[in-house]
Amino acid sequence: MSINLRTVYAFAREMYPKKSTAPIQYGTAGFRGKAEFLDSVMYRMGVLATLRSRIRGGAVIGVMVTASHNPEPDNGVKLIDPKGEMLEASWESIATDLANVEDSELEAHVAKIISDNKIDVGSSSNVFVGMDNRYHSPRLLKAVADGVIALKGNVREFGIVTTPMLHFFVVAANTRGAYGQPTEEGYYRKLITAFEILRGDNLENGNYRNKLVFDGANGVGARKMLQFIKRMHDSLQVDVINKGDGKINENCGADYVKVKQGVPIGMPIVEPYTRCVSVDGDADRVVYFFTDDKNQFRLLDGDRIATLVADYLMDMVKRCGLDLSMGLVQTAYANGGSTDYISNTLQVPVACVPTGVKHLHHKALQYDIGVYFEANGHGTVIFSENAKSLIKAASETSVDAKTLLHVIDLINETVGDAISDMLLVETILNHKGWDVKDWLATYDDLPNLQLKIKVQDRNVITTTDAERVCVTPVGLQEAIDKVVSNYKRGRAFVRPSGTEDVVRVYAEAATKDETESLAYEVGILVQQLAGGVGPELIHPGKTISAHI
Ligand code: 16G
Ligand code: MG
Repeated sequence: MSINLRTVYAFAREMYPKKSTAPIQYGTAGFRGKAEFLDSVMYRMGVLATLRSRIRGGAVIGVMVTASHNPEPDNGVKLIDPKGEMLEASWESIATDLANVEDSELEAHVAKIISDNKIDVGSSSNVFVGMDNRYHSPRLLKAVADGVIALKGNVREFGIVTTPMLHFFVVAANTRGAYGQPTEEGYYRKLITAFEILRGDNLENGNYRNKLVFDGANGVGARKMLQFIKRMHDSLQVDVINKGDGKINENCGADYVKVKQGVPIGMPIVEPYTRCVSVDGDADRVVYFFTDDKNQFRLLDGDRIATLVADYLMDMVKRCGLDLSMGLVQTAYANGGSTDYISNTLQVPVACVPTGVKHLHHKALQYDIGVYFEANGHGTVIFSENAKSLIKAASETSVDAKTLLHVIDLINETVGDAISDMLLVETILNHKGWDVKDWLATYDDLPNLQLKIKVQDRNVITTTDAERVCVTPVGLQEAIDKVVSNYKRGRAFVRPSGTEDVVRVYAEAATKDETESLAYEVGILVQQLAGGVGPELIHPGKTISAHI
């Protein structure tokens, strides 16, 4: 097969010219921005995925068109490597350079990537593409597909799918079906079969009620949850809200619920303590919430899911009599209350890594059973090949090991999957006979607060030790330490956002008032020492003058 790189250039010039001169950077999970400027980026990522597949011997690479929890006018792209992981870190800069090169240099630039990486352009290449339900996603998906076609790769379009579904298809195809069938039906079948076997006839148990409200964020998760319900045999009673009639993520979804600490729009009137779930626009994040009998909003976030899952899995492994290493991976945003509970009560080793699924996933691979979750609800569990084969062998004689095999099937190990995570939580709560009150009672969260600070250049802030220590500007960390030492159970850190042009401040302390004042004190230090622009500290939902 011969490839004429002029096609790449001609296609780009005619159909996907670069419209913006502002540089675009590969963020925490890919490129994101206003949809109208992304056509050229998408086309080029189609080109990149084709090259990446060739370098990996023709293995399938995934390209997901989505801006996740961002507002409707935004879109973005996430690239999936053959094992279902996010694009290898060393390729992020290749992706950034390719996205930013001028149209006139595109042909030469692609030729350089090919020669630098010794890519055999005659070899086969396979790319799977999927998209969320934003109105501009089909246009951008076509741009990705054209990028693949320009380099004579094979492209398979999956249409509207959740991000975790596309990860699933990539791994299922690359393992030749060992992980499941790379089709939408194959995905539902694997998860629903495992869920229904685990549930058996026990739809209710102890305090657990078979009923929940699902906030689909008007995104893909809502559509797919409805498909799940159609295929499930009444094993879970789900009332889906924010099904897609409103704007994606607007006043609803996991990010809104977590940041605003309140119920989403469209909430029906329900009994106090009814379990409610919110997912984000592409359904790779999930949080639980409820209101109590005083109408007080309560959140059960990613830390809660992680502790529930780790506790259950540890118990199962013990019952099977297996010797498997288990670890829990968090980020600096994990509530101190959860970290104490994991270390002291569950006695599971806990690791802290920088923000972003790729970092958590990578660390979790070091354990036989690695549980990872960000507080915001991104996470999953991964089992090593060693763990899987030991559990399989034990399942010949142990009922618990057999159960564990079904649990593994229920989990989408490729990436955090809101619906799979939710089905896992439902399984565990049912098994324990718990309602949300029992779950919340396992430990107390410390009050916490996040602020956003606008600065001239957020990259002046650099961090180390999983973002918990600030290296530059010099003197900022010392100043933060001094402030923190005045607060009981105080903890605070600052980091530049990977998705927005702001610096983030996180603070927690023994009481709500102390947390607020700690956050503001640290916010003011950032403004003074890191080139703050304007006097405001942005608090979720309100802007506060820094001069307190
Ligand atoms: C992205 C990350 C998420 C992280 C967030 C942090 C993935 C799939 N998504 O959404 O894990 O929590 O960025 O955003 O990795 P920030 O850097 O703006 O705080
Ligand atoms: Mg998401």
